[in-house]
Amino acid sequence: MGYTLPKDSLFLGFDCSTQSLKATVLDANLVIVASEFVHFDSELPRYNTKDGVYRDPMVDGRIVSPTLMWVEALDLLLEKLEAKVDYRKVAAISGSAQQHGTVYWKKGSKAMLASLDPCKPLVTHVGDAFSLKDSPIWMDCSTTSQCREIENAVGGAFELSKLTGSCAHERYPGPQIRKIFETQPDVYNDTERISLVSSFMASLLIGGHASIDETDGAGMNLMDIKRRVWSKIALEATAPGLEEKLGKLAPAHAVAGLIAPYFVERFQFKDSCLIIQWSGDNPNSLAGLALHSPGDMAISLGTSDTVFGITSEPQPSLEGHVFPNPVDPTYYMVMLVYKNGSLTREDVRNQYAERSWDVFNKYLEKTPPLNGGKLGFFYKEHEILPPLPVGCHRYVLENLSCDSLGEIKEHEVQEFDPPSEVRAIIEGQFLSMRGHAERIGMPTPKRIIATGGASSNACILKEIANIFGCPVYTVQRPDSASLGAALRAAHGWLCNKESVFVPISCMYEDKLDKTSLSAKLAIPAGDRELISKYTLLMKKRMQIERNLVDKFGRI
Ligand code: XUL
Repeated sequence: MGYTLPKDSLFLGFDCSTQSLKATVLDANLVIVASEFVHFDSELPRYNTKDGVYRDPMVDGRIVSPTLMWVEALDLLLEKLEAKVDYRKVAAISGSAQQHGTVYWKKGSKAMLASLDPCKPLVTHVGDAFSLKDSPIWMDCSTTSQCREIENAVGGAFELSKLTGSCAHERYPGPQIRKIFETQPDVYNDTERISLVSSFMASLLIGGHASIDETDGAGMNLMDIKRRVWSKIALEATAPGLEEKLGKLAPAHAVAGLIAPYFVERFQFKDSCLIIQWSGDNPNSLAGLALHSPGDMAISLGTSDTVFGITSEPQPSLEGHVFPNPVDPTYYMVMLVYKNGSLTREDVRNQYAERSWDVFNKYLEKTPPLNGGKLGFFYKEHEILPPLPVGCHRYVLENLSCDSLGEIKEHEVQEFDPPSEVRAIIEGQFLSMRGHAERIGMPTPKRIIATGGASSNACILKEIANIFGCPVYTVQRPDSASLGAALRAAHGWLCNKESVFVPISCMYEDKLDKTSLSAKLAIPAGDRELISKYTLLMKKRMQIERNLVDKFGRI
């Protein structure tokens, strides 16, 4: 059954990312009618951030952002957007935010939030609302010892992953909160509430402490992924009295509250405007790319490469992340994050393809699929997936034409010829994605949506279609996270109106091409015979990778 949204209504989606706050506005036909952004470094220079963050010169790996900068950005963005949007038509607002960042509200902050005076900017009200001035964010990696403590307390990394969807990660709030409890107990004790960046922004909009949503909440090492409640064991392993400071969890499509009177009076929003739970940027991108059922997958090719998709049967492991699906509570979202993305591709281009993408593409075209058995592992940065240090490893496989894994043997070599180096990095990256996606329980993809810088390279997309064996689509929009948030605002509004959960695809299924959510077919599915050969190569690669992790691995 198709659902329609009230004609003339608008849906506003934010994205509070590391470097900027963006907004996208959709009309009732799900077409983008306005967008705007605030760039933190240049438009809020008094915070002195570089790329939106402070890197602490005194503490190795400590990276934070000034919490008040996000508050000021919200007022500023609403002022800028006012010229383009009639706020009285906005029926619902939702948002996206960088995952894993935490905000520490001081005791008494709830009362402060409930009495915002519309004559004064937000920042003057909440200037004194935090027990910690700066928020640790996803780039922080200063909590390795807390990660090990938490894993040990719950029975090991794998146990923590089975329980919470991920093993302990330095950037995750569990280890971050534990570090504050251990090193700044006064701050911890003075904290009334801990928000994620997502629930923090929603809190400003409702004038109260908003719940953490179950999807972003899964990126904390604190939530029981199956039951979608805080895990007592993980809470105890992290810090005392934590459950009370976290508040309740809510599904991503739920209403967080009505918009606070501050925004009604200052910006003329309707007082019936709903604030739908905010969530993380990767989950919002999943919504914005219109992924809605198992078999849908997205590959984002950027500084780091990210793969995410939908599954009904996640298999949490030592790698990757499992979250509840933000647009459908019956499914899960699985995500893989690679550190060696575009910079590593560029490095190979610079060394072996005359620093030119044209030459790089020519080499890809002139080398055969499977690269004559030449398989490469390129880690310019310490890799997370698999956990291997900087280095390159190259192998030539023998007997690749036979069907049995056992008969394929490898021998290590120092270097390939330049065209084979190019094919080896590209095939290597996508074979790894395929292998790890299968391992974490992602079903065979029916379609892949490619985004990010390298998604404009058709030669690279062709390799994705060959290796995964499905069609590859691209989208024209630069910001799928705030678009996803606007779509989720409409979805949350609809679920609230119907008083039941409505599948998100009902909102666009017969008219996707007429909405701003459409995707364009870039490359059809690869040849079936070739795909089965790549399956064998992928298995062999995973075997060699296991050996490399045993030899050089960091866990
Ligand atoms: C995901 C992650 C990043 C942030 C960046 O685990 O840490 O993608 O969400 O915005």
